[in-house]
Amino acid sequence: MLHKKLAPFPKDFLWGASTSAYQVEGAHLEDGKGPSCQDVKTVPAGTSELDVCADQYHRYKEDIALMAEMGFKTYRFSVSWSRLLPEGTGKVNPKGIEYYNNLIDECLKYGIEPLVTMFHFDMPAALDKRGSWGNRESVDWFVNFAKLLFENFGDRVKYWLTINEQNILTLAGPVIGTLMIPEGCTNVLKEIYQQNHHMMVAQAKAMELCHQMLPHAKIGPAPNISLVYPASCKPEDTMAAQNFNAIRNWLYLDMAVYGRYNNLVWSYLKENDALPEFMPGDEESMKNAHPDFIGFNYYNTSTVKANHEDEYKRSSSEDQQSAGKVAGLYDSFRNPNLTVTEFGWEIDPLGFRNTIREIYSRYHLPMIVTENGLGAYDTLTEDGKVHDPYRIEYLRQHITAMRLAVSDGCDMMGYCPWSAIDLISTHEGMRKRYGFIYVDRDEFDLKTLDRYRKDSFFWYKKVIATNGEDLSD
Ligand code: BGP
Repeated sequence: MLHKKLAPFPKDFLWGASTSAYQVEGAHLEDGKGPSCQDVKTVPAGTSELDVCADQYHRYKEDIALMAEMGFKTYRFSVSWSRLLPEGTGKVNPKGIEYYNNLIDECLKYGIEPLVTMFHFDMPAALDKRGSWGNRESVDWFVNFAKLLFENFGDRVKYWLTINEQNILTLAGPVIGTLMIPEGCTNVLKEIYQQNHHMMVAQAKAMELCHQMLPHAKIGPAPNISLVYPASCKPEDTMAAQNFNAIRNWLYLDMAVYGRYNNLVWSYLKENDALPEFMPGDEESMKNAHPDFIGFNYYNTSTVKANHEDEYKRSSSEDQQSAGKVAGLYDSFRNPNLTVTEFGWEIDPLGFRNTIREIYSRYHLPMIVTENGLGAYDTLTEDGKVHDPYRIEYLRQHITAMRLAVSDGCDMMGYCPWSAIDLISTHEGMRKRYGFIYVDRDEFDLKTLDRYRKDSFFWYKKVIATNGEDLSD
């Protein structure tokens, strides 16, 4: 669709960027914090532990000041569950409350709206031992944690996100070190979707609780949504794309917004004896929950072709963005029209616009991009500069696509690329950097941990200052 005149970004558009607690904070066992599943996992060979990360726990003032210098309107960060509740339930850690109070106040000091993710891949290790999301009690654990957050921070936090990338947790849990499959489990698919069901119910209850306790706050989900293309115009490839779209994307948003299971996913689970068990009240909770907006992460699209095998068989994906395959449903297909990043992720800005259009036409809710960005190797020069034109180009193309989607009539309320500052990747270490702010450390050498402004820092500052009008170098 061509637009002779582009619509502007809304005047109160929330420009900012994102991080997550276990990837940025460090201080992983300090001041009473309990370990999370990320602290006890075995990290992939050759990558850093998650003990120090970018050390934001000790340097948040400096980091927020830099974000303010860029002109951030919002900062999306997550709260570490086990920093607040070292055992996941029970005794509260006052130092944890104090830390997030300080972080929130520091943001507000500069007029930066905190956008708080309640859960970002870091189940308290104590709850992992009790079965994690596989335990039905996880719903109550999460609601209890949500209540603690709303009670302590709800007077100042207006925007909440429930669970980061629940779809990736479900589809690629082992890649990010989160999936717990009990020993001897004979129906893994059923177990995975039972865990997913618990998260759906937990999310629904947390949204309802938020609306009861904080009538002026807004809350939404934060899955990773990206449109799935058919590999060709063969009708069976379109059906494969519908299958994967349902499994990867729509299941999560249909549930969050309409409180019902997607029919294609339901049929697939039924066929595999993997339907989740409902407890009394689950259906009602899911129907009663209504998000105020949709947060979503977008990195790239997927492409699939038909798979004609006559038995469903899952193969795991090697990273969180690739489709993998389910025999009988779809096969992943490398899209020849797209280039890839240094880390092999496809780059598809037009797919970003397509994805935004599709989400809006299905759900008609305001949207905020909670992640989008380029993981790359960056180099700090002798004179303290980081020249990252590749990141600027990636972001420019995606912001352009988002502006076109706004001109298409989609209701966008904000944009938070990943990441505000360099941090540790989910499974590819410190060397895979995303930030506007460079952190002086290597994979294993902590060096000074000093902060440096990358070229993209100055560029993004100008983008924000002009409300997305000036994207030039
Ligand atoms: C998303 C996660 C983030 C983040 C990002 C980049 O899946 O929500 O936590 O890390 O992807 O991924 P990676 O770190 O693997 O490059």
